[in-house]
Amino acid sequence: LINFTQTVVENEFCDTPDEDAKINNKCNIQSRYSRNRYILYDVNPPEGFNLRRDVYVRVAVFINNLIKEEEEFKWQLVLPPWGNLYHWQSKHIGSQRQLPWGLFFNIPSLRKYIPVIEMHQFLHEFPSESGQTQLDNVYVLQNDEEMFRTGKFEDKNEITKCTKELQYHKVEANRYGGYFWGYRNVTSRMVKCLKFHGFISSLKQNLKPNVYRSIAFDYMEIALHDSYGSREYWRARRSMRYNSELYSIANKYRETFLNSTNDRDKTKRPDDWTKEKKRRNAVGGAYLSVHLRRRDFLVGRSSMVPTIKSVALQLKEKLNELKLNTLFVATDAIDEEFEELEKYLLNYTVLRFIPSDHVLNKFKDGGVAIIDQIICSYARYFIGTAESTFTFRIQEDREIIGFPTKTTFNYLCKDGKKCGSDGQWEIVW
Ligand code: GFB
Repeated sequence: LINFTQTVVENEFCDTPDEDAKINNKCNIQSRYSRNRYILYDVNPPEGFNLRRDVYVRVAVFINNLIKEEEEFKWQLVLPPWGNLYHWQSKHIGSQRQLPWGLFFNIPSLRKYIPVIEMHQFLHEFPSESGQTQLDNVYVLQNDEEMFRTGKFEDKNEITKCTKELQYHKVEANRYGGYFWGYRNVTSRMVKCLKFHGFISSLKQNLKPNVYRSIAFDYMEIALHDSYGSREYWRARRSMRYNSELYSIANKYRETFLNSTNDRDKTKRPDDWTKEKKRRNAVGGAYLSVHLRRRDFLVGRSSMVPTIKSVALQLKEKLNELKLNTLFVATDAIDEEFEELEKYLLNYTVLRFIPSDHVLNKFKDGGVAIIDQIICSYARYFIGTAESTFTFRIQEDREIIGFPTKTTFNYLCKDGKKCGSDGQWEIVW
């Protein structure tokens, strides 16, 4: 059992001028009797779905290590609900906010790596006062602008004056309101800004489990992977199996339109990711898949994004080389661009996944994106868009399934130019 006498002394809240908190000793009453410690996080609002998935891997590895190192506490990650993402623009499908992770991912599978709970479960489980759930502390991570100016980077982890236009505001003494994933009934006793540069593991010193029972980190994408591409990275990534219904929809599409099944294509995997083994002999369905990223990439990455005509030429060349006649296109392109691509490829079967109303209503834009990714990941050969995290996640899935690397790390190039690669992050088992 933990020595909670020390806890009282250390508790920062008991040093606050909040007399009420002192008298009732609310500040640490919860931490006295429970070993549960909850970690929450959020990401810079404009960041997309697939960078957020990468941030999860960073956090998962961090917590996995924490569990080994800080055994006296029961660490749990509260999964930040999905929502309000810039790219999720489908209309008339209901709210795309506060979506649980279970809609996209297989929760029991995630739990084979670290203990996770959904936000709604946390709100139910965590003691609240008059319907309000109060976190103990929020750290708002901030880049050190000086380092970016001078180019001299060194590890940093210090409480600082808040430089960001903070989305948090004081409601009363020891109570801050904020966005909190859109939950109005969540507040925090404290909000602190943290000038941070370094690996995510150095946030361990901020956890203070003898003081805080629930702690959130905002702008968590600022913290770097402890060991990007390591075996542990891949274990966390492998635990991110999708919701089984999404696999079923993708598999039905593969079988119906692409004549592709796992038995035939040598892509069968055990249901349990921990039983998965190293392999490089996956064959994949007899189709070429491409991730054709457009929309904001046409503006933000204009020097790299090829014209549709050039895309068609590159794909035609590869289809001929591989003696394939079928192309599966995952894209955020507008219909006119897709039709233009089809026109250039009249002698080939060009397909894309169009969700039924039921699928779109149920799984939203995020689920449809995952279905596209699954279909791409089972193709004989994949070509992606450079610098797109959407493409990177497909490449990772193909590495896990066990394809030869040369069928995976390929990119569309800017018109007529040779293009380099974004690196080849091969799986480590
Ligand atoms: O996932 P994401 O961050 O990838 O954002 P990038 C792209 C989003 O656009 C996806 C949709 O999450 C989807 O909602 N999308 C893109 C697609 N391609 C497809 C596709 O093939 N199929 C489907 N169904 N949906 C980042 C942006 O994008 O690029 C950042 O999030 C920034 O804001 C950066 O612009 C440059 O890494 O491609």
